[in-house]
Amino acid sequence: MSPTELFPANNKRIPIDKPFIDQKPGTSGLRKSTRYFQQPHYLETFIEAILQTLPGIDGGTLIVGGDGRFWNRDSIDVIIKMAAAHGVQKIITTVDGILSTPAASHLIRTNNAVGGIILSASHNSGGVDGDFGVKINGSNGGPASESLTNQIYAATKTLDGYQIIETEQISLDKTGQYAIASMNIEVIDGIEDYIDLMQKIFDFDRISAFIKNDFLIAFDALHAVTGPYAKRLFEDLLGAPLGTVRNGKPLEDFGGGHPDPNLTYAKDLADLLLLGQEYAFGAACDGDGDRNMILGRNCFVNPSDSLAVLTANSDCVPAYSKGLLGVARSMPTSSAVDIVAKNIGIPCYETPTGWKFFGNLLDAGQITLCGEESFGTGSNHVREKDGLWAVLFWLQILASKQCSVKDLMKQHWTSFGRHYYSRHDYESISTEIANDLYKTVESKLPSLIGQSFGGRHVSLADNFVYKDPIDGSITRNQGLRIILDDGSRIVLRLSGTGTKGATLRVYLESYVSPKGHLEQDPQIALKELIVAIDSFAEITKRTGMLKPTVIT
Ligand code: VG1
Ligand code: CO
Repeated sequence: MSPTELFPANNKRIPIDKPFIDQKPGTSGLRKSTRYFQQPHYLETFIEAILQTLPGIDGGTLIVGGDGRFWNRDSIDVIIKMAAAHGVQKIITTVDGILSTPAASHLIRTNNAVGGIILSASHNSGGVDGDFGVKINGSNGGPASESLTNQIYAATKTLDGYQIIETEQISLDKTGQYAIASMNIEVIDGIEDYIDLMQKIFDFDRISAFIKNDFLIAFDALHAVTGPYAKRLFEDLLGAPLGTVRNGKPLEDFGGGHPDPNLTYAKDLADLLLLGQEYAFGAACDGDGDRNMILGRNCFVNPSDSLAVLTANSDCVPAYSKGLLGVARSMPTSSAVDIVAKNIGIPCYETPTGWKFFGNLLDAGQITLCGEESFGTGSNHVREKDGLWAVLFWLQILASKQCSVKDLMKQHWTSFGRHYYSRHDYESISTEIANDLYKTVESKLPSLIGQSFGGRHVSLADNFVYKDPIDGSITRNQGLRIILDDGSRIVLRLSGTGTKGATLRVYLESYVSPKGHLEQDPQIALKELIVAIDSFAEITKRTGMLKPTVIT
């Protein structure tokens, strides 16, 4: 191990006039345009609040890294200098500051850290004209809980200054050990520990033999954090041909694109799989590596279905071959997994949107797998959703069943029926119009019960309230739901992660039994519901948008 390099330290207090941190509620961190973040003292104010609030900071270990977007390294530098001024004992960060969200979660857990700070705005664009973000994770490795997040915001309101140590910038060009004042800094390779974990969960030999036998895969890292991880996993370890990982070099602006793995922003990959014949499997991850999109030849896997397929076939994976404790999905995620869970006799929980709500269930050993419709799937191996893990899980199932993605989906629907599902996102609406639309719909919900809607009848219409089964805490206002008498659902939410105006999300779901029509285009299968909600919520009328910005 290289000797520790000691840096001179001068502890300073910088006064600030008035704190100005503002954020949409419900986010475990802060997400803003990069320029907004770069205002003098803005980042520092938020970091000060975190360091004053996170339990165990004095004498504790902190994990710090990011998805490689513009300002990542400079921000890590600020965090290191501020952490040293707050008595943190050790900071673990990574070469080039590259650390995916699931890999950070793993490092927090294995190092008994008090938490982590991840510099990422996830799937939002990056660069000077893009977005920047700070995600906060707690000691269990998961996104900070609602109460911790609220405490941090409360702290920002009363700050009149922050503590920082003035010293040189530590190089993240290679691994090394440093010290500032009494704090040690380890710069580690951020990839290795994560790869080791994946090798404990999956049977790499089996996946490798499968993909080498004429099963061509393509992975698109969208110039974000997963590139170096994916190259090591797919090309070095599993023996996929060089070039399997596309856009594998993390770039500060993600090459000008949105690192969002969906059919709109990962269109090149989607075209390759949905229009071409060369590849048998395609996958992409988002900016910070926690989301995944799965594609087969001429087949897009809806994320809600993905969770159901992983659950139904978990015995293919060594780490889950002894059975699952239970599963959970976020409320807007389709009920496809519910049917599988019922079938295998395990509990299925419904939580609000956001990974933090899975934390208690995972920590209490109530669930093994969980997921969200927003391209997020994960397990109890970490406390974040995990994009590459999901890709390996899919490959392991296909290797074990020796079938195509399309065949696997068909088999699944033939056994369990199909939940036609779609999410319509209306982005960058004026906040006032969005709030007004949402409030109006909410006020009209009670009158909807018993009425006809999209050719069916409404059996329940409310604003989702969650009672945590572990600690009994209540979380309100988690989305407007309209549930119809045949089990179909329409959900409306306002996004907590967008940075320009408001984003309205409309989630649509309708079930067809194994005997029904299983091969329809979801937009056609859901047509009646789409028309009914547009008229009820006056979406086109109020927003002036004739169609959604993104359809998934
Ligand atoms: C979105 C998704 C949600 C996800 C969240 C964070 O939130 O809908 O399911 O947990 O992003 O994902 P919202 O409030 O915009 O709908 V990530 O990849 O940014 O950590
Ligand atoms: Co993400």
